[in-house]
Amino acid sequence: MQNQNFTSCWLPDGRREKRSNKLIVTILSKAEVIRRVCHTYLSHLFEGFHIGTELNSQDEIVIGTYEATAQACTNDMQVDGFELRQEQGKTYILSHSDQGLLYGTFYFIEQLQLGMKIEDMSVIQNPATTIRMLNHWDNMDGSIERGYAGRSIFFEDNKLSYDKDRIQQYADLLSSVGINKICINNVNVHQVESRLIEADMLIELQHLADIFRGNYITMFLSINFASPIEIGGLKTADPLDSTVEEWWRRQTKLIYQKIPDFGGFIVKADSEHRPGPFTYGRTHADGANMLAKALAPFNGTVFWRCFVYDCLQDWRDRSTDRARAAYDHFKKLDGLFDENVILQIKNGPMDFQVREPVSPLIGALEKTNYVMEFQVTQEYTGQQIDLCYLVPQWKEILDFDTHLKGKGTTVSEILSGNLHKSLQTGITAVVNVGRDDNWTGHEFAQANLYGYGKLTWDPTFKTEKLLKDWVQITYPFVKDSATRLIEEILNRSWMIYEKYTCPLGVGWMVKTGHHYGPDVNGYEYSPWGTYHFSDRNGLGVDRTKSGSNYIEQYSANVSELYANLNSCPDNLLLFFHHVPYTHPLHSGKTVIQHIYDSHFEGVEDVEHIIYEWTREKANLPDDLYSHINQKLNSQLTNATEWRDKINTYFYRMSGIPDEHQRLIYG
Ligand code: GCV
Repeated sequence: MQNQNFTSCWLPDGRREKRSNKLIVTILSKAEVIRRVCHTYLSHLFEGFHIGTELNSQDEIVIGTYEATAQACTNDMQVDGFELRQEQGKTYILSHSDQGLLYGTFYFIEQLQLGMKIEDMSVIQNPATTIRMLNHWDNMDGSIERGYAGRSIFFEDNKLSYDKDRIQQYADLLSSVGINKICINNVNVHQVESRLIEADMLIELQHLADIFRGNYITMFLSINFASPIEIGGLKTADPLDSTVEEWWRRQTKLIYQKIPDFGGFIVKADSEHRPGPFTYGRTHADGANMLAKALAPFNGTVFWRCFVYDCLQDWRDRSTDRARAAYDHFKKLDGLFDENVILQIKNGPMDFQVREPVSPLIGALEKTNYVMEFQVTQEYTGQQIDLCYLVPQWKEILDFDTHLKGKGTTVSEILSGNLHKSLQTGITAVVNVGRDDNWTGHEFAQANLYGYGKLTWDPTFKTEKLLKDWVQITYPFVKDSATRLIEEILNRSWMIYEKYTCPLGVGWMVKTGHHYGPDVNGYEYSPWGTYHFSDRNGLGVDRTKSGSNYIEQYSANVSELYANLNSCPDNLLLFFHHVPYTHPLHSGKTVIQHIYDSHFEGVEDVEHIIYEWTREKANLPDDLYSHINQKLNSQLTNATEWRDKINTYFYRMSGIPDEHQRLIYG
């Protein structure tokens, strides 16, 4: 295992200045984690630091439940919510539960890091969602599917292999932003990972679950739907076969004997060559419910992914549209899933592209629990080489008005469970960490994980505030002008990445399989259902009534918004329409001129960032300066490649010259 310090992570590190005063904290809770967190992180912040266990007149900070502190309860506090209260010269961190106290303690530490005065801290916070989850795509051989920060922190050589301290730091990192559930292995479960639910593996998993439990994080496993065949020796995995049902019941019982608070299973079924109920002519409700029944006696949950589409499509077949798939498969099953099944829906209808519309399935299910799935790891968004701060993208998605129950039915409102009160809703995401010292490969990619956690806790957080906070917490030793530069470049990074990659929401012009760097026709004649349909006259996918009619899956207002060329936003134009290159955008440019201009601008923006970064060299620590400088230069190479390939391709295709005569590779 590599160096495990928190250098430049958002929790305290050696480079932070201590406050000169002394702090006395009284902890009226038996939870070991609160004491440990105070010790580990508060002692970094004060010259003198003392923990007591009984109230006395010198206390400054008192941490305890309302009951233990004999403080009056505030109305409407959720069990994992917390309050910071000023009372008779003391600051109380209060909650109904130890879990809430943990979040409150981390909040307190964060406010100190942000320079707040203790006596000014007064707040009540409840999480917006009960499911605040992360999915690892870690394989047992130690690799990570779509991982860009080194090897797995959990596995190596087809075994569990982890450093306890580092996992504890990770658990703290997650608790500091309110994450409460984690799945540790890839949704693509190979034969070796199928074995994770066997007795010998469970003994080892117990210890990992113990660490997460200490931080109130529930552990889940991805399972292979065909496990009864792969490891059980059965001839079938048919969900309605009684021997299969019995096999899962037995296996599940075994898991709970070892890990009594095990969360449950994540399932990728009938998706990208993974086995599933379709093989047996059964529905996804049949498949999910069979597992749900095995988990129900132990209060376990099945997260069942809706990423189900035909990945063996014939590109000549214009009647099939991959964007329709999740809705078409799952809307008709609404109401047929057991209570402990939670569907997992990717944020867009395709696959974590730089820009996609919101999945129409969000809010459309009225009698089924579900979560939205984001991708923190930067698969299609720069692979932690190119800078891409994703919080603005997620904010746009969370703020999107689906109009499903009239104006104001935003995605965040839906995910908070306010639309259908009886449903369990929340947010999950594919995480971006690995064994790299800085956790995320590109140091600034930590801001994505921080921002993700904060948004799951409170989707109303403002992007700028989240960014400002992260930069201040992470780089307290960096001078003001450099701090502002970091904020600025992160804030603009998604837009910049979008400018030099796929134009106007069309997506997918990436190298196949790898997904980094341009390949305009990489997926065009492939079976994956991801086409741009460029010809000599124009490009884009017609998803209106005259095409696949994907737009019918939205509410009338949203469908009308996208169907109408006058109202369809420029940045999604080619996702919804096939238009001529000469089509005028709302911006006043033609489509083709926009393609040329945005690609030139994207590269210029990266060059400008490098120029600004170099100017701040004197105000930055050497290691940080060089790390980012090296990443930015790789980004410039990538952006230039994108610019030249995309622009040349569309110039050759359309024959329309650039108004500014910049195309030299025609
Ligand atoms: C884990 C995309 C990725 C795959 C990933 C899949 C999924 O297709 O490229 O690597 O597989 O999404 O979300 O299941």
